[in-house]
Amino acid sequence: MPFSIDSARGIFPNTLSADAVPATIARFSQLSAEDQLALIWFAYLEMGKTITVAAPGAANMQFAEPTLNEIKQMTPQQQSQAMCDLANRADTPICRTYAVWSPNIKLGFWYRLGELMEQGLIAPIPEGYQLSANASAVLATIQSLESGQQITVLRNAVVDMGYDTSKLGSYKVVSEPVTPPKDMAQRTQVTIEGITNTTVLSYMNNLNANDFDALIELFVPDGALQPPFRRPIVGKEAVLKFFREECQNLKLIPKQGVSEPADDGYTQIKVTGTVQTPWFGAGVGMNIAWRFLLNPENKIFFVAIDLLASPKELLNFAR
Ligand code: ECH
Ligand code: GLY
Ligand code: GLY
Ligand code: GLY
Repeated sequence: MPFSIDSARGIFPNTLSADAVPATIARFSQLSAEDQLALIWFAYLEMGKTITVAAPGAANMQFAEPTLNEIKQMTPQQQSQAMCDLANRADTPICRTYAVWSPNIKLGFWYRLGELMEQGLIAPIPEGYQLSANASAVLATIQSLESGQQITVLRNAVVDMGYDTSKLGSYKVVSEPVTPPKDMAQRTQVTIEGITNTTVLSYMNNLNANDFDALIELFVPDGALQPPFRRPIVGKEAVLKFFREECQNLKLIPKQGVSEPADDGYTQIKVTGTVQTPWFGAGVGMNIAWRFLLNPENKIFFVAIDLLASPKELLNFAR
């Protein structure tokens, strides 16, 4: 086989991803739990002035509800402790429950806690809380990022909280039910300047339609998908699981691309455009590149999704 997953990751090496995101997360994770929570509170309030987050759906909240009720019953001091425990990744029953939730359930849980804090029903961040100098610097960095990078930092901070799943042994992820794919009549078809490849077009259209069963058939059995700032997810079963758990209701808006032959009859295709998450809709367009490596049968051997460093990168097809 000419390509390994590892060598495939290096296609279109000039693609500049938003390194500020993992760099900021690394600095954030060094802060105390109190600073982490207060920093997110300030960042979230500030972002709320320009972008609107959609309330989580009921299907999503049902799993967090028992834990939210448990926290509501606590004394304010216990509530603050429970939130710090999550940031500290402590070994508590709540941290273990939280750990196995899908990202959207974790986000929905914090969305609701934020509301309850605002309403005074959950212990708020103490009025006049003073961030440490390091925390202030991390907050300033977050505020300087473009909105797509800001929400990625917040999402990753929330995803990383709770007990470390690598210490759990085997476990089952708790995620929202999978919505049925869109009716054929309701589906949209993308067009991508410079790209006629049917696999790439079907990838976009099936993902936009939540048609994960059709989508996964575009991959070779040991194919891989690499989400932003993550290791590749390898094999159809694992990729399908990822689609069902983390990829519902995305809107992919690819705009342009290049396609060229690679070694041994493979084809490499880079596409750029924007992606919207159901949490922020059209309010936040994340600048994205897709780097596809297709085998001679036009199946996906590898695709990387990169969050780009800047809008300028949308025009970068150098290789
Ligand atoms: C409060 C204070 C105490 C601590 C906390 C608080 C609450 C914080 C809250 C934060 C909410 C944040 C949210 C962030 C959402 C971010 C969503 C993102 C989505 C990115 C998706 C992408 C998709 C790319 C993909 C493509 C593919 O082709 C394949 C699949 C995939 C304030 C109480 C914590 C409430 C809601 C960044 C890029 C294009 C790879 C998925
Ligand atoms: N409100 C966005 C979601 O639940 O995914
Ligand atoms: N950034 C969204 C995801 O990787 O799932
Ligand atoms: N954007 C990276 C992640 O979803 O974890």
